[in-house]
Amino acid sequence: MKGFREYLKELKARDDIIEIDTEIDPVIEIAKIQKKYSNSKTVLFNKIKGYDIPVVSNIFHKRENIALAIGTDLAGLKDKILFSVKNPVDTVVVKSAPVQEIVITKDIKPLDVLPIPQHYLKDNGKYITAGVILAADPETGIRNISFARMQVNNNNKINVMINPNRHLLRYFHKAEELGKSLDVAIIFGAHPAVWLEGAMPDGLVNDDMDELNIASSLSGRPIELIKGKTIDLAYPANCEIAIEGRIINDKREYEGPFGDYSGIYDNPPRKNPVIEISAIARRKDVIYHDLLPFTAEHFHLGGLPRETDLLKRIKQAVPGILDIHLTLGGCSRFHAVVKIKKIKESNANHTIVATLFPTESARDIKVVVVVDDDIDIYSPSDVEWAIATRVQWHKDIVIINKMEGLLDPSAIANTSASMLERTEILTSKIGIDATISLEKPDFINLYEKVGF
Ligand SMILES: Cc1cc2nc3c(=O)[nH]c(=O)nc-3n(C[C@H](O)[C@H](O)[C@H](O)COP(=O)(O)O)c2cc1C
Ligand SMILES: [Mn+2]
Repeated sequence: MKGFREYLKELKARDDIIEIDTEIDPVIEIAKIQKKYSNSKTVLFNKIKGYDIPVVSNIFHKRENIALAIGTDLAGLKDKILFSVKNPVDTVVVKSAPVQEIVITKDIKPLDVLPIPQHYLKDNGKYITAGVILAADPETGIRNISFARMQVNNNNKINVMINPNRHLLRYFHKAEELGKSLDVAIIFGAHPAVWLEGAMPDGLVNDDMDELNIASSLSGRPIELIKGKTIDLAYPANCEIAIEGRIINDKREYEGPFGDYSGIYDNPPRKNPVIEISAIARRKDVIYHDLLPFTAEHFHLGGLPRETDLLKRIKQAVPGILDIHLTLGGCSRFHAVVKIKKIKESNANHTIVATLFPTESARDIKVVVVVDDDIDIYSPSDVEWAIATRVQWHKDIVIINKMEGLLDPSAIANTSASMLERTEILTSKIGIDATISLEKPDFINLYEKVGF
């Protein structure tokens, strides 16, 4: 599959797209419809109030759609991601590009040209949520792709929220140390493999790995790039929109509140970097791409790469690990279920410790449930059944206090004011061993499941 357009065509052929032809307000009203179809359909809004540009959303509302994007099936997702990380493919630079059919460099007013929505009531205005940021390491030139929410004002400045442990922030700090700004391109509607790559956390992909080359590998062919008009960076030639600009040296502005992945407002506003736009490049018949936070699409994008990273790590620590799932009810961040073929009684607690080992992928995990290999970890009721029939609470749990947490109101409420002042949020975590005990083999037949 060549790119975003071909991908949408394929979704249409699979009857996965619902088209909305009535006029929809990009402020809140659009989000209500995104939410309505968040577990069932890709939504194409053909008429957005005040704009003549359609908006597409929910493309990754189910994992089958991610599999389609990277040429595999549900069972092959994690292996395909790991393969692409290990086998990057070089990109190629081309001379002309659909994305540069229209290039605006003067009098830049992004809200006049792009139908950027405001999603939730108390969000601080209109936000870019599905644009990914491309940047290059100022010293090595290695390229990074990452998601970050961006608050757009109707001028050439965008406030971007970048967490402390992000590669993008490291690149920006390197540039600042050299006394420079960092060139970036905010990319919309590139090949969906580029989009998925943008969600890959530190640990799965390290900052010495070129992420455009990993995206090429994921997409199955070299991604074609076009040189920026105003920046020293080349971006996907076939994407829908590229906002060219730079993260400004020595500048920070307040950003937020914003309703994020855990379904609460990230508040109060904090000082964050600022992007200065130098050009908006776009196709003539452009489609704007948007993501509603706190939906299945947000969870799958955040969760699948984290699961892949965790699986790789815990397999190294414990034999018999089969799979891991970050459940949708836990926003694909907070609740992990690990399936093991238990060989030794210690395997379960070792799995809990390995899963909670502090990395970017594990940071938000508050609950780890370890289950046997007969349990379907993608079925919430099957996991609950394992807990109901295999756990004795006085001996099958471990609790670890004072771990790092984020975007969880109960953790924030649990943290003292003086710690919060130091920007440290403290949370407690639990591991549940929901496997059948090997300690009493005489009782093993008690666990026999009914059958026909
Ligand atoms: C939809 C979505 C939105 C995200 N928003 C942010 C954000 O606003 N700020 C942030 O630091 N990370 C955000 N993330 C997480 C990072 O983009 C992601 O972990 C990425 O791998 C970080 O890349 P980097 O370490 O290469 O910079 C988001 C992820 C997704 C999938
Ligand atoms: Mn990265």
